[in-house]
Amino acid sequence: MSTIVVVGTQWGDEGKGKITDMIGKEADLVVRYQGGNNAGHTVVVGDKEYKLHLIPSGILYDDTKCVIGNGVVVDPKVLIEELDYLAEKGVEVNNLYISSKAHIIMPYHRVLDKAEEMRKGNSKIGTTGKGIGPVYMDKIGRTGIRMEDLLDTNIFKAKVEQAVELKNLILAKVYGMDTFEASEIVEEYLGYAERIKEYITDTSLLINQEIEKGNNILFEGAQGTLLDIDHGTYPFVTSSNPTTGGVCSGTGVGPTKINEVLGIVKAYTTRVGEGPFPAELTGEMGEYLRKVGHEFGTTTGRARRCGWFDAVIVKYATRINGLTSLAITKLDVLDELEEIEICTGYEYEGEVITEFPTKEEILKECKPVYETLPGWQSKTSDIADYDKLPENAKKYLERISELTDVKISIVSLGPKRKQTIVLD
Ligand code: 2SA
Ligand code: MG
Repeated sequence: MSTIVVVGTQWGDEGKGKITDMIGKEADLVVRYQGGNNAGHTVVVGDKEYKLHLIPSGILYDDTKCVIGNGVVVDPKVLIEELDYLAEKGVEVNNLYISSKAHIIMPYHRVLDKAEEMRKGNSKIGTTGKGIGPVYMDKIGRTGIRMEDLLDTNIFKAKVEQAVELKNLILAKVYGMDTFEASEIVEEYLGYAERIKEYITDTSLLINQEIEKGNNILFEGAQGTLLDIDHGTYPFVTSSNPTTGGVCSGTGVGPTKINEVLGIVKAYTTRVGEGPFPAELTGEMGEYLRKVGHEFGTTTGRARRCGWFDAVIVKYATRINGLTSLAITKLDVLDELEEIEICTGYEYEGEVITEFPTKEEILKECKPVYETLPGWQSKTSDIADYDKLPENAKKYLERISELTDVKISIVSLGPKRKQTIVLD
């Protein structure tokens, strides 16, 4: 394996958690490189279910080191809750490393996130409300507060005081909201520092040393390609780079050190939050996929919008991420269907386009062009061998591979670790 990136090819929730967990078994190091606790991974081990938001899912293995890279934004309160949650479930957390350069989500970031959504009204993004946009704004605006600042009381205090002064002005004048008391935030956060300071370190150095040793490294993406701040359906995106490019800037590892890029693809498409979604099914069929696929957000519990498999976006994800193979998840959700549609292109102003448009105004007007494939109408969730899959299921997979021009290396047929077929 050496170094591999696991990246979402759609709008997140492709089942990255399960695949990361599976590959994580062979990894010496599992690294997150972007996003924060807006992510939600569900991992099922035996009959235990784990819901993780911030800590890499590799934490479930005793000997795997887990890294929260500099590109991640950390809400220390949530981090501590997650540490406690894992401890309660009997998972040991002594292999965690947090980048000293990771930015910290402050209470005003959470408030500003929600306030801005309210201000936007009908044109809201549909964020998770965790403060993600505002904390990345501060990072890019060069006024953010980083993990290393938590380790020095005087520096931390000065930075919080400076930040709160400006945020209070914005909260009061722009949003007409209550303001914050810097001293209260400082006290609260220095309490968190006591708990997490042992994990804070230079993670770029750590990861590169591990690579030098020839160890296996897994870079775990959160969200997905279409939510990328640069390459996604802007402005309906998250504020980080979930695509492969984010690995280098988000961890301090050079591109020549990356060997494989595995794209995770759900056998159909889902999206949570606002924004264009050409292959969306709003009627009964959408409802069916949501019900059978349990399509509700891990973080917010929101119902996910559902649609057919969209080959245009996955082909686009292949290009943006330089995918070397695909893992198809939740194929079993389609088991009972008589017929299955694949979106092979978009109709726009009387023409069919097969390259993903870069402009939101165009995408919004695109109508899906479908190809119909026969279903297999039999249960696949217990099948352990690719050859034993129903013929029509294999045809569906082959068509996906053909349309997106990447080979399939993994097929997942349920949430359990054993419900997975690995192809060679
Ligand atoms: P934010 O909060 O600023 O990152 O929101 C901006 C957009 O990004 C979307 N987004 C997500 N979409 C799918 N899954 C995500 N994680 C959770 C999950 C979501 C949940 O795993 O289920 O529980 O609702 C995630 N995180 C961010 C978000 O919907 C906005 O469209
Ligand atoms: Mg998720």
